[in-house]
Amino acid sequence: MNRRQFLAISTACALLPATGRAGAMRLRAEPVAVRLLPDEEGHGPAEMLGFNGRTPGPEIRVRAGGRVSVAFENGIDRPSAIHWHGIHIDNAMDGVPGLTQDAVAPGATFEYDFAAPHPGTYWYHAHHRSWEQVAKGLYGPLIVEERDPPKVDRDIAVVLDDWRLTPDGGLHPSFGNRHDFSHAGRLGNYARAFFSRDRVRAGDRVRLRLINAATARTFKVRIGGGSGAVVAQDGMPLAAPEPMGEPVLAPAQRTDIVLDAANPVTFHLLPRGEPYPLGTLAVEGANPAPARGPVEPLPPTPVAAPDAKGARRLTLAMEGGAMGGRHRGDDFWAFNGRSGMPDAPWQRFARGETARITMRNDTAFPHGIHIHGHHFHELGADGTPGHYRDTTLVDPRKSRDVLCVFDNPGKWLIHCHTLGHQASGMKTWVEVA
Ligand SMILES: [Cu+2]
Repeated sequence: MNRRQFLAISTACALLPATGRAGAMRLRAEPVAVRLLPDEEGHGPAEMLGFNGRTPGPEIRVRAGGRVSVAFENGIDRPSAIHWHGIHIDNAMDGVPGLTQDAVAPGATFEYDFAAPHPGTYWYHAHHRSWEQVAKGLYGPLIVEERDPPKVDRDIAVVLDDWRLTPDGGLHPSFGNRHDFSHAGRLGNYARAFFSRDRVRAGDRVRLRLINAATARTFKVRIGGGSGAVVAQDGMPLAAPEPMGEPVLAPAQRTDIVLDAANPVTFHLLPRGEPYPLGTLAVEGANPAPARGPVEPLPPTPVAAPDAKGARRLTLAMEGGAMGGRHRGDDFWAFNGRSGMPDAPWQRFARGETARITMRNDTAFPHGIHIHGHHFHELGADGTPGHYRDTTLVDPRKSRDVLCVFDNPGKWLIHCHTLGHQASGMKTWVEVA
C-alpha cells in the first residue's frame, strides 16, 4: 500500500443516490466521471462505470416477498449482466452469462423481474468481466425490508470500496494484469465509505448496513462514536445480537449493525499500520427521545432446516495462485484440480438435499467463497452451526465446513469473490433439479 497516495478523507462523503422503490425501474449502466479524491487537492475525476449516472448505483428497496422489476439497459461498450447477490432468486434472473442468461449486448435491454423472499441487506453488481466492471463501479445496494421492521431512527447503507488510483485521481489502467490475478487481486491504494445519508442525531439508534463492494480487499472496520451490536450477516438475522467488535467483511459480505450514536460515527479501515479513515457520519442535533434498552434481535427469517446427519459430504479444495504452483493456460486458480467452468456441474442435487462441504484453502491467499442462490451455515470446529451466510471467508491453509440446503432449482455458480481469482479459474457450478 502506498501511504503517499492513501489519502485521508477531508470532506463529507457523497451520498448514495435517492432510493429507487422497486416498481418497474430503469437501471442503465453507463460511463460516469467520479471525483473520488477531495476537490481541493486539484484532482481530476476518474472515468468509471455507474448506474443511472452514479456509482454506487441507486439504492433499491423492496418489502420482503415483493418483486424487484428492473429494465437493465446496457449503455457501456461491452456486454454485461446484473447479479442480485444473496437473493434466493429465480435461477433465470441470477445474471450469470453463460450459465443463466446470455450477456446483454451494448445497447440492449434485459428485463429482470424476481421475488425477494428474505429481508436483509443485499447488493447488485455486474457479473460479466466483473473484475473490471465491478472495480469500475457497477454495483449498488439492494435492501429487502422486514414486513415489520425493527424500530430505529436512521437506516443507513454503508458501501465500502477501494480503488487503485493514479496520482491525478483517475483509475489506474492496470486492469486484468496477471500479477493481480495470481496474487491478492486488484487491491486499491485509496478506500472510503459511501453513505446513503451522512448525518445522525446524538442519541439516535442507527441501523448500519455495511456492504463490501471491493473486488479484492477484505475490510476490517473500526466503528467509533457509539455502542453497537451486530444483528445480521449477509442479510440473515443472528439469533441474538453479537458484540460489534471490529467487523471483518470479505468481498461481497454484508454486516448489519444497530448502533446507538453518541458522537460522530467514524469508520476506519484497520490495515497493518495505523487506522485509515473511511468516512464519518456527522452529528446534527439531539434525539429528544433516545432509544433505551438492549438491541433486540431482528425477526427470524424462516429457512430450510439442514439434514446434518444425512448430508452429502464434499470437499471443495482451493488451489493455485502465486506460490501455489498451478498454471493452466491463462488460469492460475482451481477448485479440486479443475480451472474454470466445467461443462458438467461439479455436483447435482435433488431439490432440498443437504450437503456438508469442507471448503479447504490450500493456497497462500484468503478466499471468500460465494454460492449463488442460497445461504449456508458456517460450522464451527466442533460442527455447531454458526452464521448463515452466502459468502464465507477462508484464510490461507485453513478450512471451514458449511452446511447448505440446496433447495433452489437451477444452475448455480460457486466462486471466489476476489473477482480476479474468479476470472482466472476459481469457479464451478452445481445443478439443483
Ligand atoms: Cu480467491
